[in-house]
Amino acid sequence: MAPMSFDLTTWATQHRAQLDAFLHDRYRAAWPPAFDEALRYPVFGGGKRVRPLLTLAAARALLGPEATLTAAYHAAWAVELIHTYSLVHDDLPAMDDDDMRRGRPTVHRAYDEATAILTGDALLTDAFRLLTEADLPPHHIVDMVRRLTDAAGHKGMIGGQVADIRWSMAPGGLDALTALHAGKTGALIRCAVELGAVCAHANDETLTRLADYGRLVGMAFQLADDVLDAEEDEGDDGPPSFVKLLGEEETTRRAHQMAHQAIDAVRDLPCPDALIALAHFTVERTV
Ligand code: GRG
Repeated sequence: MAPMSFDLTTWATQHRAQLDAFLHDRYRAAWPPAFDEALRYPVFGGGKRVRPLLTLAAARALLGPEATLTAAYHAAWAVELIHTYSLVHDDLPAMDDDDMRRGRPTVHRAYDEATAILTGDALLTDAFRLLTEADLPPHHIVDMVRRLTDAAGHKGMIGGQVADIRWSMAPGGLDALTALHAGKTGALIRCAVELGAVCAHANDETLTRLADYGRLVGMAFQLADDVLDAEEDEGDDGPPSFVKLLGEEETTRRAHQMAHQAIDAVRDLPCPDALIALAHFTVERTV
């Protein structure tokens, strides 16, 4: 039975600490020493950990608050490593050319460009290794590898990034922008939820419900992000944004509507408290 009230801050703080402890030693191998440090720099760099928390929340929704989530920690970290690599590469001079992320120098500024490229490559590769280390039946591992490959690759995040880069040459309408973000941001967030469900041995019907939740929360996350970034993204040169197409009020309204639809998709699951709280957080956050 789920507790009546759920405190997202306490739960998230606990799980962030456990997530960090879980991966603490992974990039501490003696060779090559300086590269170890570069690998740890973005992984333990102050991210909100929204995606891995979604994986753990999805597993909790099916297994209950007392369940051991070891397999889900593997999946959660696999998703977070993909997210982390995408940020490292997105900051590179050939992409967004950013000097700062999360209040400190980006990896290519703290180290150098080659190190940043290789750090991203190493994290991307290790994500799949981590999935294979989860204590799950082989068909579940294969299923997770396929889902993560689709979400991170050309059908998902990379496809969305390519569409984003091309946007300034040929801007599109609302449907094109929605497709762009369903790939660039949405696919990995949806996958984070799906992997939690796979780790909890969800049946097809439950997986579909959780995938719906992930799709809606992923899009709500992006709409909220566009509102948060609205001021700095103003002007024709800025990135494609829902606020530019819909205005701030309508973008906010749609974000909240999607978060509520997401909650409706999962509210009948055995222990949906963390999923519900994360859907609210997605659209109410200030960072
Ligand atoms: C360059 C390989 C490659 C992919 C680029 C995801 C992505 C695709 C680029 C990252 C830049 C960006 C603005 C992505 C949109 C998704 C997004 C809002 C990322 C920030 O996610 P948060 O807020 O970040 O979860 P933290 O820092 O909390 O981890």
